[in-house]
Amino acid sequence: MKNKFKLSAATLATSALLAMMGATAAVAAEPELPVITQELVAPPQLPPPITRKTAAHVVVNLTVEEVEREIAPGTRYTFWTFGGTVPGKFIRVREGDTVELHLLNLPDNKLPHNIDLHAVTGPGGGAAQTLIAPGNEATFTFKALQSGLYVYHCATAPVGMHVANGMYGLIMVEPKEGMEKVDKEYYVMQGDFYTEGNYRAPGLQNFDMQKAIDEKPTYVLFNGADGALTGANSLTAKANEKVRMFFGVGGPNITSSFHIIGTIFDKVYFEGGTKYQENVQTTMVPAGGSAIVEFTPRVPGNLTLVDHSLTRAFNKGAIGLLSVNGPDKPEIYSKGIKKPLTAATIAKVAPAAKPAAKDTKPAVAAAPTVHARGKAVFDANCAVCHQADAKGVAGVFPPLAHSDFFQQRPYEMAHIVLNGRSGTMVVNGQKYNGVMPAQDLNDEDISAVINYISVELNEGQPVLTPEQVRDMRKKR
Ligand code: HEC
Ligand SMILES: [Cu+2]
Repeated sequence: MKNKFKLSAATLATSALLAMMGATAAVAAEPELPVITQELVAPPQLPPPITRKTAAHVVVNLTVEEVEREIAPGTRYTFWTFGGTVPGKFIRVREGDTVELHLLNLPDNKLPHNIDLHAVTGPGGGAAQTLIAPGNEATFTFKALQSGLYVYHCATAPVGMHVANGMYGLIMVEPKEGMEKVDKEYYVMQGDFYTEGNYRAPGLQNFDMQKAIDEKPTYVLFNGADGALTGANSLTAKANEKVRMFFGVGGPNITSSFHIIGTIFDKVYFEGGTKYQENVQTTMVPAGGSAIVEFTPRVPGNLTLVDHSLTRAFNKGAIGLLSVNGPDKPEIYSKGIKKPLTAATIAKVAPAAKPAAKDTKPAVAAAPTVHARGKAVFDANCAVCHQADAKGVAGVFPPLAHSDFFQQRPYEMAHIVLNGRSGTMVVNGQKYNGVMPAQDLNDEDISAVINYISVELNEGQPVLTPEQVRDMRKKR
């Protein structure tokens, strides 16, 4: 990977000028260090690993921007940001570097802001030195003494509100010996958001201070938006690539039980420190804390990032996807088999003490008709999310009964069952932006369940045969 850090003549000149003016005494103190301007990229990307072997004077230009944008599809919110993004732009320096941080508070902003970096050794982490009103620039220089992954955040009163509006990011201070080589790196931060309206209530939403004080977030999000890491924004990797994720929690209040469904972390540099633990399922990340997780996807499909405090994931937005490409590896991860119980099996496994109770559902009996099979498949695989009555959960799981979305193209729904789906959709006028995992079902079961949904739940016709599902599978 090319090292994108550049020596900048202009920065050298500026630094020299500032030093002459006595504006930044620390700049003059170490004139021998090469000056490097920190490259700033939007998350989930971050600057490349550091390859230099000696200390540098790193200039970071962070711009505070107050921006209105979508927090969820159709829901807008005014974020306060470091560099226009939530989380703020990733800073990457080396242990022993001198960091010259310029904070620019744009003239169109409404409020004073500052920055407290947990990588700083000294009171306030730079908060006092950088507190400025709109239309000003503050410069603060510090030495990165200790390696680690650190949170930075705004520390202007009310601090909880500035952080709740998105004012946090990560700074990686790489150890002197550098970091182990990996194939892919990503930058993800979790934060809790408090809006006056409910989860996914449409329109421009105001901040709700009382909800923040009560620690009752409306949203718990990865990278500042519901859907920032799903659908077209999903992260990607190839099977057997080593993936490193720099993960942090901005808060202000909610910690994360960070977990990626479908993988085991090879290494977790817990709390963003020097030591790592191996073979970890879930790592606890405090508010204002971090972890570096490394893992190696082995089989194709979607891995799902969640806060394993699960209603935050499935009801407040803390969900992301990493889509993995590669050949199937049935010896590691098989397709599995699902089928309705036969009468013979039921007779074998049901205790004899319960002699054929009258209310035993005949739907799972032997030789099910296509209809009964479709219902059995539905009950076993779809009802958990779409609900037993197929009416869904408003805003979370769309209805399959009387679904205008389904009725428009019933045939194509087999694609959704085969491949899964994420991103936004509107069903019966209600917006959804969830993640439906691909269903491991055979061709007969998929055709049966789609025909069942079409005929029994949508007053339609049978729409496809198992052979057609097989063709769709081939084209996938
Ligand atoms: C883990 C939860 C989950 C399971 C299990 C699940 N779905 Fe879904 N399904 C969803 C979500 C969430 C969406 C909306 C996806 C989006 O926003 O892109 C969805 C969307 C759909 C849609 C399109 C929208 C609509 O309402 O018409 C169809 C059709 C569908 N699912 C069928 C099925 C079928 C059939 C099964 C069982 C074989 C199933 N789903 C199992 C969560 C689930
Ligand atoms: Cu602020």
